[in-house]
Amino acid sequence: MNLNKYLDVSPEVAQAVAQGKPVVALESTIISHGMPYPQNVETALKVEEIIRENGAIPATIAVIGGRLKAGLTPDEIEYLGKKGLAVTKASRRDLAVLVARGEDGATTVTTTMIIAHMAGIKIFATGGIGGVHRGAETTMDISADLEELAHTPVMVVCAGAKSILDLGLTLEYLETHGVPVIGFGTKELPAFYTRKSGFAVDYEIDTPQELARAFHVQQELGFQSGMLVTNPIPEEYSMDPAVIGKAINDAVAEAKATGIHGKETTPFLLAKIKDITGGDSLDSNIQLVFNNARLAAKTAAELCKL
Ligand code: PSU
Ligand code: MN
Repeated sequence: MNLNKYLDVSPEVAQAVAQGKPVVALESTIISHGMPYPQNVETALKVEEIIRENGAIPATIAVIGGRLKAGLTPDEIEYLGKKGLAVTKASRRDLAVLVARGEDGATTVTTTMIIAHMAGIKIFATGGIGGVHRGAETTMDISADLEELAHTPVMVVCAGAKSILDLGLTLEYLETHGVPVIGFGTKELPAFYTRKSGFAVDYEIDTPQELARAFHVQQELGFQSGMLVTNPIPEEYSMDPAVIGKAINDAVAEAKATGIHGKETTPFLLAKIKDITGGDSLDSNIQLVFNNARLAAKTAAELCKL
């Protein structure tokens, strides 16, 4: 493998990739900006453990001191979690300057895909992706995550998208850019905290083996695009749609009233929703990440057999 000179792959991850063993990438914005300390660090470490229990090697991704990292130590995870919002939320446009300056960056879905791909990792588990925001027809707030899914060949396992986004427009955008949206065991796009959204996915797939086969064929066809797997939150952790719906509407209204915009929007909304729901949304969020980690690890194991 011809590794990028700015990239450090941990010895364990490098060995697993070289030997064709299953590896699952994990993002770090969810640690620094998506959850409060110390639950963020506890969750990040637990997710790594779940990936191991399900037969794969975890590779948490971040930028530390200007180095792109695939595979963090527990100390590095603790460092990012404690530093929290003080770490730059790093999307594609941020990477070059952060590296040039030797700074830290928490990787979003976008930059985690970029670095995973550089490191030879094909599957990535997270909570939710960015998408087309409500009101994007005037704000043009469309997450770079969608663009990255269009041209970086990594499978992203998530719990659908939060309705802080316009789910219909998000699906339209993905369709235009040729990104398959798969429902794991469902025909309906899950809405992160809830299992249903009212929107149909492109395909239902019911086993990790079939997921792996579809992604493998996409790669063999020479497509450079990603694949979005949406995995519904387990029933027992899903939230009351009326409660979470109101919390989201209130959070979106407050963001609009206070003029929050740009890269601050998503972290602001996530924090607000957690406050409004008195922490219930955080519990659901943690559980759905665990659930996605299990599916990603099993799928990575199947992909290695092909
Ligand atoms: N959605 C969530 N949880 C998250 C994020 C999004 O439900 O933690 C984070 C991810 O890192 C995602 C990023 O890639 O926010 C998207 O930010 P933006 O909307 O600014 O593109
Ligand atoms: Mn945005």
